[in-house]
Amino acid sequence: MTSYFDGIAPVTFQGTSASTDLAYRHYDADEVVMGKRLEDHLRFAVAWWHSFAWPGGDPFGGQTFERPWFGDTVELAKQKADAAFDLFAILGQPYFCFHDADIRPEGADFAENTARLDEITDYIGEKMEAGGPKLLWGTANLFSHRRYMSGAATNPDPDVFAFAAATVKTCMDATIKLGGENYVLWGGREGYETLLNTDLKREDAQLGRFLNMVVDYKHKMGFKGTILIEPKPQEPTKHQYDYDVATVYGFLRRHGLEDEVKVNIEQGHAILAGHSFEHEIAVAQALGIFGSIDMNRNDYQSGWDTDQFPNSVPEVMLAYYEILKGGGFASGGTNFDAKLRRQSLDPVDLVAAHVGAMDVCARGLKAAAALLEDGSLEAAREARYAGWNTPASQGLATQATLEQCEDCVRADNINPEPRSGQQERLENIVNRFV
Ligand code: XUL
Ligand code: CO
Repeated sequence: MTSYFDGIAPVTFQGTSASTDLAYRHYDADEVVMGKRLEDHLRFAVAWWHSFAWPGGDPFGGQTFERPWFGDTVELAKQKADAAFDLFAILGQPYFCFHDADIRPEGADFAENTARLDEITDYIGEKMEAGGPKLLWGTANLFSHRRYMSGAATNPDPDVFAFAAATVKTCMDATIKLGGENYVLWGGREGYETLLNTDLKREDAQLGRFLNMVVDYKHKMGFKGTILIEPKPQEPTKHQYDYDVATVYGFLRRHGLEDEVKVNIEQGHAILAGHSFEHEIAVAQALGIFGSIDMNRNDYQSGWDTDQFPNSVPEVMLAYYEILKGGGFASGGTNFDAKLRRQSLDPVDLVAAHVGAMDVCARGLKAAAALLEDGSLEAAREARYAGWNTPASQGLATQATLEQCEDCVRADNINPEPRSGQQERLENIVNRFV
């Protein structure tokens, strides 16, 4: 049988002296770091949509890629699945992720969509049983079809709310059938284009209700995976309700879901929100809602969601540092929600993109682990807050009143002296490990 990737051999770890492009130079799945295999730390996933369904368009031009499986039939969707599993066999990554709309052709109505989803997920299930990767997460595409142009859960039309909810049920069913470890909700059009036609309070209530329905169904089905929300501040809508991690946390609290739902944080979305990736991860860890990551970067000049494969070791190192500091992934992983550039037409480009990204992440994680094990950064952080470890300051942190603070400052004539934050010293320590 011919494969789209014919002539490309499975990629193996060959170390830094490898003489071929398509080798892992840093990602040795079996290397043990902080007591765990690299594969189990990083939990890489290939994203079905960008790698196999994206046609290479941009706002100024359409399709550049010519994949033999492009088209709207179940037969072609199966061919696409064959190609996907061929790439998985070459890369050897442990997971993949999907949207319903990128694994099945669009049907005429809900019933046809569901029948096609069932057929194609049965087909994918057979391929998984034959030794393919596992499913990190599934999700519903509630943003491409025109019915969702004014939102899915937040749509002013209750019929769209119902259609979206029914679709999420079918995608959760498919995720459970394939043994998925998480279920993701990205609010692609849950936001507004103009406040002039938008009832913010009502849309927040609808979104809260929708997510409660998802959580109820998860428990009803006995699904042990994690429900994840993926924050993004804008694009496609002018303003998205899941703006960033802190906003999502407020939303979860408002709807009683903070112990039920975690976040899938994407590097590019963090940048769009005016944050760094590590900021978003650190906030999620501090709030107890860290779940998973989409490891794809934006171009810092174009200022839009360019979904590029990661290529900066210092950047991914700081992200993995926050992840490792919080104990690493539980059910989450590293999903490459990344597009090739539209000029990268060849099958080998898809392979090279993932190989490079996996090596960058492996280098970043190993550097982060070394920095954490060295302990200098955490010792400095600990020392900075050491004043809070005395019984008196504990009282201050938990029960003091303003009047007691005044009494205490007067009695002891407290007159604090500023101390250095040592930022440059800490940056130097980090750079020793990159
Ligand atoms: C869009 C995005 C999505 C989600 C899943 O920016 O990141 O692909 O990851 O719907
Ligand atoms: Co994403």
